[in-house]
Amino acid sequence: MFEEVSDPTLVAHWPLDEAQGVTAYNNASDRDGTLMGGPVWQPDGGVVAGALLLDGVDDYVSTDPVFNPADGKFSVVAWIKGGAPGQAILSQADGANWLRTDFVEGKLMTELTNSGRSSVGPVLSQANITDGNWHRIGFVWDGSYRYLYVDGAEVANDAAPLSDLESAEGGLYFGAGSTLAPGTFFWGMIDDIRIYDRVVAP
Ligand SMILES: [Ca+2]
Repeated sequence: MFEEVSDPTLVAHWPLDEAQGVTAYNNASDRDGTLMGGPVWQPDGGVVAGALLLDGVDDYVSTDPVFNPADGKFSVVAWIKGGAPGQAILSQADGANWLRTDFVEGKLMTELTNSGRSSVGPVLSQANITDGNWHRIGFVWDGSYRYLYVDGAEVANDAAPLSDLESAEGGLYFGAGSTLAPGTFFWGMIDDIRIYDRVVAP
């Protein structure tokens, strides 16, 4: 399975279209994901073909290192359905929670931030993504500003430019926080995760 038109800026693409097995294949590189804890393939259940259903208890997907946020512009997009406050959609081992919900209302936020003492902390949107509908969520770093997107609309950004994002070289987790802490496991479906090393307005 591959893109007919190859996009060299697409550094990772997990369609999550498998029907069985513990490998989530990556169409853009050899950084496949490994299913942990027993998430269940939903071959007819996704927005783009199949998706993956996670139980919110101990299900997640682990990948080898894919991208260091300190390396410059990048964009992450994914489809999700479900979830609850405090859960993570995409995180980096030994790094930040790239896409997660806030602890109270289930609003999209990112904990990717700049490094050092001048760290400005998370970006929180006002967009509740845990209403049980499919949402296309995205994070964009243009080298100066962070942006969050939901369903094609920009829902949050930085008021002032930042220094580089904090360096982290770990692999990624789908559906769990960066320390695999209880309460961060995502309950619902995730589909079609893409990472580009450029600005993509989702
Ligand atoms: Ca899919």
